[in-house]
Amino acid sequence: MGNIRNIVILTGAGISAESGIDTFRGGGGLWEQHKVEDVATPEAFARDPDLVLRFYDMRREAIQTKEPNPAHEALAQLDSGWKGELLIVTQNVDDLHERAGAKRVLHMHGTHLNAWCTACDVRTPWRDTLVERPPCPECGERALRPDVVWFGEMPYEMERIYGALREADLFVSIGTSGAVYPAAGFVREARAMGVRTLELNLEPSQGTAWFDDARHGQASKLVPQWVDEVLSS
Ligand code: BV8
Repeated sequence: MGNIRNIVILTGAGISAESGIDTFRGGGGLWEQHKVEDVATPEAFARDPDLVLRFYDMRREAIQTKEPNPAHEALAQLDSGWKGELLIVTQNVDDLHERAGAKRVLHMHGTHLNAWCTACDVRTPWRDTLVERPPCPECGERALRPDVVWFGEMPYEMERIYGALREADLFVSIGTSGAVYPAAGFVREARAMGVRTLELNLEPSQGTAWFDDARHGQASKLVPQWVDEVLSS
């Protein structure tokens, strides 16, 4: 670990699974209960906004009853103890990284806890429901949508993410199946830039072949172990 100074960490639904938040793929995953194209695309929102708003209202309420787990806590510890550059890029729309105390976090697919006004483009912290079409606190229009990136929409802060990957010495992917792009492509971009790559996941992901090292098991075990190694190196 001696020459590792700048780290980029990508997290997915697997890091929040042990906090009781559904993952997407695999047994009982969100995409088993709802078809992506019915609830997570701009076309779906245009076609049946009630169905989409209820889907996100349900999830927004659920995450507020969940707690961070040892994997979130370990990354928060790393964040406060790491002297080099560190960026936690999460695909998750829950706030468990921040609730565990992590600061250097970027939500590339948005967050449940904001409402986004499609009339005045203002994002407002939001913990309540949207299906009843409440007025935007800024402009009064009843044009609020979830502040999440739907399929076909551009993820947030891509330039900042690629900038951090360019400066990185190590890229670590935690709890993600590597099924959704552009996130699933980061390991290859990192590798092409000579960055070391490590996968921590319950099972080999779709991109597992691109990683220099991989450890498979539960995030609540693997992540604290890895953070201890890093901070004691
Ligand atoms: C875009 C927010 C244009 C909403 C989400 C290239 C090739 C093919 C397709 C595409 C491509 N480029 C773009 C596409 C289309 C599409 C895409 O990737 N489709 C896939 C399905 C093929 N991508 C897009 O549309 C993206 N936008 O491309 O815009 C563009 C982009 C860049 C430049 C120019 C133009 C937008 C994608 C974002 C969509 N929004 N979320 C919401 O949450 O509802 S995606 C959502 O699904 C999540 O955010 C996450 O990204 C993804 C789920 O994946 P994971 O988090 O990995 O979860 P999953 O359940 O799959 O896996 C969990 C893993 O954890 C498993 O491996 C499991 O083993 C492990 N695990 C489970 N328990 C544990 C564990 N690990 C450790 N411990 C445990 N306890």
